[in-house]
Amino acid sequence: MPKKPSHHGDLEKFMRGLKRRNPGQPEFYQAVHELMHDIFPFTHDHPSYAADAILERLTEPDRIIIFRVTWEDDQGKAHANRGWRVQFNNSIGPYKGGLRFHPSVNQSILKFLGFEQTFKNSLTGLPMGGAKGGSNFDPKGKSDREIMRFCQAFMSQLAHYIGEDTDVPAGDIGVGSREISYMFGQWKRLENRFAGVMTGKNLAFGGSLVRKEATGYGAVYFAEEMFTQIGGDIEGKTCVVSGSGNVALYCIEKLLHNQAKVVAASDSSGTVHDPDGITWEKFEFLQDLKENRRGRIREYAEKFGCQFVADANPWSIPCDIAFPCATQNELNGADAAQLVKNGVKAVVEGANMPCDPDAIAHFQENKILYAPGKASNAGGVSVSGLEQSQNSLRLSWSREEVDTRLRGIMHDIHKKCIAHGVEPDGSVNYVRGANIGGFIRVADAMLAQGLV
Ligand code: NDP
Ligand code: 2IT
Repeated sequence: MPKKPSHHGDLEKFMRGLKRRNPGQPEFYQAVHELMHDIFPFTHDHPSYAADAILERLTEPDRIIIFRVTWEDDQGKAHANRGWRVQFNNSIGPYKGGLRFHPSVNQSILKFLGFEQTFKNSLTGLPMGGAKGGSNFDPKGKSDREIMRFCQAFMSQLAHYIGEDTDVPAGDIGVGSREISYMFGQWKRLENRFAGVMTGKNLAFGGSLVRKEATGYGAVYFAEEMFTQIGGDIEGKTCVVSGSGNVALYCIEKLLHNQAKVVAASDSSGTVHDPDGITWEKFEFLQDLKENRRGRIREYAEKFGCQFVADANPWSIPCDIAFPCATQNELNGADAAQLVKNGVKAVVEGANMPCDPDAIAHFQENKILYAPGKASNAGGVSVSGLEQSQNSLRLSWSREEVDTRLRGIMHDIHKKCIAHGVEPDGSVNYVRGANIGGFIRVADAMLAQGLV
């Protein structure tokens, strides 16, 4: 019998050190463990990748900037929020990643997101390092002017640390085109320059076509690749999508393009179940409800006479494909068991780390096609990278040009997952494929650049 490799013990020791150095950061531990679970055996077989403390350096952000954001509400009352930018790793390009405004934001969440972003951005093949930032500010119920004043106050602090060749923020939960525009306006006022310092901009001042749609579209392109790999397709498949924000909406739209049937969507107040499926008319209502009117999803159920279940997620609804597109750890082991029991064939993450470790294990044990976010939601940051290219060239590509490039990038990410994730029985472990595929390029760059 060959001796059992010792990397399990090594990994546990590594995790103990990580936890000691970073007390109270469970989301960060979770993201690191998920990656290192594959990287430890890989470095065991390729010891050069364990040189120069690469794994320790990869789990230590380059820097974290923390600042106070003071702003005034419509009643003239002052508020103090906290802002962060986690500049995780710039080995392969300027820092790149979104900003999240949500009351749950803390350092653990932003470190997990910045860490994941580093490997996701590597998988895209574009020159982008990893970062994330945001605030514990809650945009819900705020007036447009309050949002503007908050964004201006936030950028007054952040502007010192970003730049088109340094760090290029974008959107995430609670940060869309409106917020990016207010922040960009403030950056321009402070700097007296016009440059591509943020992505996800309005089309009127340097935004890219298809950026708004890119994460959701990309997730569906990735799902198509997974089904093509096993000789199937997504046409006619029953899908459930969680969330109804930027990622969820354009995931739903692309599923409609593909003649799939979407029977559920949600927000933090609950889930709508529409067994007849979302039609184009219903999609337009939902898009307007969420993008313009900023309303609650219950209105969809009231308008179209279907079921709304308060405080529920959509995972008990039978489907062929599940697209978690809301937030981290929104799908646990019990949810996964229910999905598998109901015959789910694939789970494709639009959100970052939406499936918890029990859920992932359950999908893998049951040989469900499972795509981790760092591969399947990379479409958004990919088109952000294309927006940076267009800004540098001072021109704008057509919708077709950007969409074709996005498809190409998702195809290439899928290929990398196959290259590093194929199992002896021919099935694909997309988690391992994405982890190793993302790791190699960052590690190669770090090894080449010396001890910095
Ligand atoms: P949005 O703010 O546009 O939408 C978020 C959606 O998820 C809303 O429906 C929101 O409901 C719901 N949601 C958020 N937090 C929670 C929560 N704690 N519990 C239940 N529901 C929640 O964000 P995005 O669509 O941009 O982001 C969604 C996910 O996709 C995130 O994980 C993000 O990191 C990831 N992502 C985003 C990219 C992008 O380009 N925007 C790119 C790649 C990944 P409610 O409105 O009620 O709060
Ligand atoms: O998680 C993500 O990839 C994003 N929120 C998008 C980041 C970006 O820079 O477009």
